[in-house]
Amino acid sequence: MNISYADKIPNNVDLGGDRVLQRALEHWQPEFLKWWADMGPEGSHTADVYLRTAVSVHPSGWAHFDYVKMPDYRWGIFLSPADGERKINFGDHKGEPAWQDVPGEHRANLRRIIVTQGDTEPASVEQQRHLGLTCPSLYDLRNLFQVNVEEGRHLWAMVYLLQRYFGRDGREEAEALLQRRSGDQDNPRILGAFNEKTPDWLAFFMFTYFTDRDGKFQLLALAESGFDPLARTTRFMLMEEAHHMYVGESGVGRIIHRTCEVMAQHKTDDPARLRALGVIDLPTIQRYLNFHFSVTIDLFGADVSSNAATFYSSGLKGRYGETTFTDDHLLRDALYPVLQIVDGHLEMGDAPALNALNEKLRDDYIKDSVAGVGRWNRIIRKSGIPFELAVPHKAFNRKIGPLAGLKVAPDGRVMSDAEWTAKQREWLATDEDRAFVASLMGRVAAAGAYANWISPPTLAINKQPNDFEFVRFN
Ligand code: BYC
Repeated sequence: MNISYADKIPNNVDLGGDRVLQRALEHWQPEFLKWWADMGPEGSHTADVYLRTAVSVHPSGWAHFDYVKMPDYRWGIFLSPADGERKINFGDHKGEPAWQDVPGEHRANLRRIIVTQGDTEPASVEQQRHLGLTCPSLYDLRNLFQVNVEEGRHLWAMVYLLQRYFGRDGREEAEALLQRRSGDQDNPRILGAFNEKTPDWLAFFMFTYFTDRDGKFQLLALAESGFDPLARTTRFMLMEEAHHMYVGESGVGRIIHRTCEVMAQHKTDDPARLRALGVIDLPTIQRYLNFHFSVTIDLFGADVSSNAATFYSSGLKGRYGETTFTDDHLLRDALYPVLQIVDGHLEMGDAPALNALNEKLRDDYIKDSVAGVGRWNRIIRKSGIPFELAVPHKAFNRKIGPLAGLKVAPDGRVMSDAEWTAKQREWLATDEDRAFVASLMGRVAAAGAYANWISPPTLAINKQPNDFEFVRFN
């Protein structure tokens, strides 16, 4: 198999001069393309899509727009530029030069972190693979495909690290990343949220708002890593992640906007009437929000975790904003507040800060998530409608960590199993909710047309008008 490295795989890792990496990629790339053909966006392979491709790390090169057939997308390998002076900023190796190679004693943990990160990327493509068939517009279809190819590129980024730095083990892990399947009974994806379904566009927008934001926070923590290639790779990935969260925030915002428009026009807040009018009622949006928020905060792991402490002390994974803190960056004697279950109630207590790093990152994430929900509420307020969306309590619907055993209402009240069973239909999207949302999902694929349940965007892509032909079918 001949690969023209500079053309086919834009990169700044001297791929053309690295025979070992070339051989590994020559084996892996056809497997990846086969996976894309089988598990990538359904029915998309011959369409020309107006996509952004990163062709270099320079400001003029990381967002190059053109029509591309997705199987021909140039999955590049980019690391943010090196800073030759970079030091490790935290943990037991603080002050030492950042590692350019994998330290033997941290090899297994680093590989595990990179594999876990890498696994989420193809997982999300698998979760979203049927959505193109029910797109609400060409604009949205193009955004879905953009997100999908960039998740594919993020998989390449992690595969590059595995193949370049982890020898045979890394090559085997790279293959396994193409073998696990989202939701599969026997060989599922690693983390819970990536085995859930993303069956409709409200779920897709909630996923890109909430779950891609986990990506942002995990990548920011990995961007602090003492292993410099990982830090530089994740920095470049973050530039693409921002657009994914924008797709989510603006997508949910446009659904809310359209619902509020119909509520005001028909002077009603009755969910049944609104559903009959073909828009998604606000309580259903809240129930979707509760689901996506709670499965996503599980992605931060257990509240108190010895893995997290090890990752930090050994310099592999820092805190979000590590260099902005004025503490000792060792955290050996520090404490951090975590929720504890005392006599069946939730109370704040202190845990060693080193072990509570998952919880700290989760708290940072929650603050950031709440801000966008506030922006959705502004849309509702502007329409004069007395309704507020809110994220549920941190202990609501948890499946990971000590809170998993507890039944907790969105307002934080601990309740009995019987009360939870009676009430959960009010809090989490029901089968009926999902069936209703599914009933709205028709395919709108004429330039400038939008489904009835979502407003057009205020800003399209790359300053193109809303009726631009973002996808051309052949
Ligand atoms: N589901 O000690 P703990 C993204 C496991 S998203 C299932 O707390 P740790 C993206 C855990 O593996 C960002 N299992 O774990 C977004 C451990 O298993 P073992 C992804 C879970 O290691 C959208 C056990 O429970 N990146 O990029 O401290 C689209 C004990 O837990 C879950 C990363 O996650 C779960 N939710 O923390 C596309 C960064 N949570 O050892 C892409 C890399 C925990 O008992 N990963 N477990 O078998 C990490 O840093 C850590 O692995 C975690 C877990 C923070 C995820």
